[in-house]
Amino acid sequence: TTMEGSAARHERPAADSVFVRACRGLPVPYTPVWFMRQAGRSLPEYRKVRAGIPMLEACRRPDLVAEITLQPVRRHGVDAAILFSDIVVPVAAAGIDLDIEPGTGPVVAEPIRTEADLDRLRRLTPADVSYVDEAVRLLVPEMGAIPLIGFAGAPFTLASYLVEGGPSRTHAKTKAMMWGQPELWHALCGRLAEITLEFLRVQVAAGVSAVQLFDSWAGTLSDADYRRFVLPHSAHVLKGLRGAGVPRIHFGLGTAQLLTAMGEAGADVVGVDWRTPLDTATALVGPDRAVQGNLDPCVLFAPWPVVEREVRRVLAEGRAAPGHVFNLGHGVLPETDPEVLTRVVALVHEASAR
Ligand code: 1CP
Repeated sequence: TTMEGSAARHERPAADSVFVRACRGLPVPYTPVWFMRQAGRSLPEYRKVRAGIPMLEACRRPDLVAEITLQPVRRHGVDAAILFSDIVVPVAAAGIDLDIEPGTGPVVAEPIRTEADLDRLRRLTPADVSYVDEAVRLLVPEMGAIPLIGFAGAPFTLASYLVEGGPSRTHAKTKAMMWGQPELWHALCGRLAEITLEFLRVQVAAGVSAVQLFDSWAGTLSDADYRRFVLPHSAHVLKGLRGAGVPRIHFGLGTAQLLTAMGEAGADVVGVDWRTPLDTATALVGPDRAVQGNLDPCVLFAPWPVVEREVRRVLAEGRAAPGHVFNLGHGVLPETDPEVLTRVVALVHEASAR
């Protein structure tokens, strides 16, 4: 895998970027920073190009995907950009009838509840997501030394949307299937893991410099249930990309009790939300893994001196890890003043310069 890894690294113009180096725990001149959901509703230029275009349609238009992905790079000077897409894009491409409704999120026409329902979830082929391949190939040369991050939803988080039929606060139906029909649960997650792995392989082949696996809702599980019902499927995805030559980031929300297990699943970088200080997180994920995070997105609504104090605290706590990628603990909220984000980028660079 070393040969494979170094060959792949050569093809990627951003392979020696500050962001990729931090993911690998290598020395960096300053701490790199990007924001989850940085391309989106906080930006007037985003609202303008999205006007009248439904979310899923926007995700399927490579020219729009490229423009929206680049907007926060131009505006904020971030050290990486995440591809504009959504975690439900590959499951829609694999045959599930769903839509992303404004103000709600993903809504599935017929939720998956039985063995027979599983047949509607096909295998994903690269041809099903050719527009994603095309968007990445447009973006990579344009971005040059700025890394593009590919992403996918992890099996548990995707399963939650498919089983519930939409966003859920408790994930009650999902957990009912997990505990009550474990064979069906593992069959569903096995299929989702294959779809996710194929979707990430398409993005890696097209040239992304890193990948992030979003298991946003895994934090609702205990460590024991996570290890039994979820970890094997996420590990299949992450380990399937070992030797692909790109760092793998693994993120979830409210995962203090899962951080050790999430690291064991095979990530190079563990994403942490604001509830767990990064030095505590490092003690849990181990000294051989980088961390990403973890400013509370709501801090951006506080007076600037508070923002500054919190950014400096996160940077200080991040020094415990072999590598730190500065980010929020979750996505940018739509009401965020984009000028505060630009100031945070400058502050992170200045305050971390070595
Ligand atoms: O019409 C719109 O503009 C809809 C808003 C929107 C946007 C801008 C959705 C619906 N998705 C996205 C883009 C998106 N989604 C990106 C790329 C943009 C960027 O990050 O810069 C990414 C990485 C995602 C990933 C995503 N979608 C996650 C994982 C990250 C997270 O927030 O935890 C999840 C859980 C989703 C589902 C989803 N899609 C959209 C919404 C509103 C939701 C959440 C719904 C819920 O609460 O369950």
